[in-house]
Amino acid sequence: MAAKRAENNPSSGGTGVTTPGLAAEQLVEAFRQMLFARNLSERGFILQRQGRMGTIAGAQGQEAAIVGSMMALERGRDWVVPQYRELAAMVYHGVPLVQIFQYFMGAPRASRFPAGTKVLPIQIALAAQLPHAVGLGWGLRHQGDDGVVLVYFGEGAASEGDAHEAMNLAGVRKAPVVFMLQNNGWAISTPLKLQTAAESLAARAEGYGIAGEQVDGNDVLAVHEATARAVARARAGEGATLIEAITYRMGPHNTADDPTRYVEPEAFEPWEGMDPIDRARERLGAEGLLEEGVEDELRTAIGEEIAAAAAAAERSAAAGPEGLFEEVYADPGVRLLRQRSELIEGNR
Ligand SMILES: Cc1ncc(C[n+]2csc(CCOP(=O)(O)OP(=O)(O)O)c2C)c(N)n1
Ligand SMILES: [Mg+2]
Repeated sequence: MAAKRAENNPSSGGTGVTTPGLAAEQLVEAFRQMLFARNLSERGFILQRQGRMGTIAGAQGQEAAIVGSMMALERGRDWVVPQYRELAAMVYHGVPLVQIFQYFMGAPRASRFPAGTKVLPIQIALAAQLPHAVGLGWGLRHQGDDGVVLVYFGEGAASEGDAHEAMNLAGVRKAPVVFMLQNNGWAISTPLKLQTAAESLAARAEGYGIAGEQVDGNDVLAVHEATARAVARARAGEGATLIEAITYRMGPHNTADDPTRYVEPEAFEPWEGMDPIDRARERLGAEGLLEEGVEDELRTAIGEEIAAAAAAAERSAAAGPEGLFEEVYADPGVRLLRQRSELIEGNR
């Protein structure tokens, strides 16, 4: 187990593991997925600024942590439990892109995924997804299903009681869960040093009796390798792993945030040149895997796909205020039904 200091400083974070664990074509696919994640974040910000979509959190800077881990799962066999930044992982594992946009355009139905999709909905209540993930993993084993659950959370969420309870129970039950802690240095405006006095977040694993390791979260190959190891352990019945991916949030917390009010410009300096997409491009180039013009072609195709999905979401019926009452309870009960009619009356 690594117990290095969990500063958000690239020179202290990471294992330095660079052995390619992905075949050449998968490496190109990882790069494409990272470009997709970046474009989706950027498009989300544009649509929000144009008043066409609600608040959205981007993944800028965290693409390697998200893509490297999501690709270590087997699609259709394993489960993804997101926080709110891992939209690319949701899409990779089967959530229709149009539903991602519908969700941020206020359609509650958009969180109901096609039957068989092994992805839980976006979770805004910090750390609430962690007990769900453990229950899901433990339940799969009771059903004789060998699926593995990958749950994403931030270092801010890691301070919540739910996080400790979930990891503790996962240890006791040997639940097949990979806890992917993206340590991006910030919980909105709260820096890491105000979340913990500990040297390492990954070191907590020992206290729960699960495996733990730190990884360079801006290196897609290193993240993929660490996650693949954790998935193999979980699948083999050896229990859960806590992976701390050391990364950095390159943008604001979300579209409602202005980091210039609390981030000193120097804080970003150690991260210059560490953009995970640039690092993946360098790797592909060094291995002769990215021919001239390919990135432009990928970017164009991704841009078109994302713009088409956003347009389709806008064309679909927007939810009225009564949408607030949908998709939560099969039987909403008398009080909620009364509130629903009062709301509809009040809006006439
Ligand atoms: C229980 C709860 N408390 C507070 C919030 C408000 N909130 C939303 S995001 C956030 C910061 C989360 O930080 P982190 O877990 O590190 O994830 P990141 O946004 O950095 O990816 C906070 C405090 C919330 N959504 N839920
Ligand atoms: Mg954070």
